[in-house]
Amino acid sequence: MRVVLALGSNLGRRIEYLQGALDALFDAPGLTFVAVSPVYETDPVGGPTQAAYLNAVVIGEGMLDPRTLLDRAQGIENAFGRTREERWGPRTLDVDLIAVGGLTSDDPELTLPHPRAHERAFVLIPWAQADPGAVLPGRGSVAALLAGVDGGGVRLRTDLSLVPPS
Ligand code: PH2
Ligand code: MG
Ligand code: MG
Repeated sequence: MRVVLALGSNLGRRIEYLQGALDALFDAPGLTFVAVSPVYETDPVGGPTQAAYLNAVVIGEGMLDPRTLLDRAQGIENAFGRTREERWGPRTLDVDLIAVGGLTSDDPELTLPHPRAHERAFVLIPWAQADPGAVLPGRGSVAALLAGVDGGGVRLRTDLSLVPPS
């Protein structure tokens, strides 16, 4: 199954946290690296007044169940000093599960696909770069969804990039 994850950081050494998350995601067995998007600097959406984010999207392939993937993502967030204070507040590292194959789940702790991915330019724009043929289950092609969002707050950082995990 194809696994799509979104990475974000707006506190501290942002690019290092994204790279650390990318490496850690594929460090453990069960998930094979497929692609990573360019890095984007993005205006914060929702939450309090806060600094700009770096965002990227990573694609993997594997047969881990979503709960195992969520545990891995949260373990990585915690390892990079993530604290949980305010919803949508600033964070050193956010690792969100966007889609796991065509699975759907309405578990409030693990909703699949991610309930806001279809309206978030900071997810859709990097995702389309990592996988031009991407489809968001239940919503349609990412390319088509992009036409309905304002990408004005999402800027490519040509000076930054993530190194694929080895
Ligand atoms: N994540 C949030 C809230 N707002 N804004 C941007 N630009 N990028 C994010 O990753 C982001 C956000 C909650 O996870
Ligand atoms: Mg999150
Ligand atoms: Mg998030």
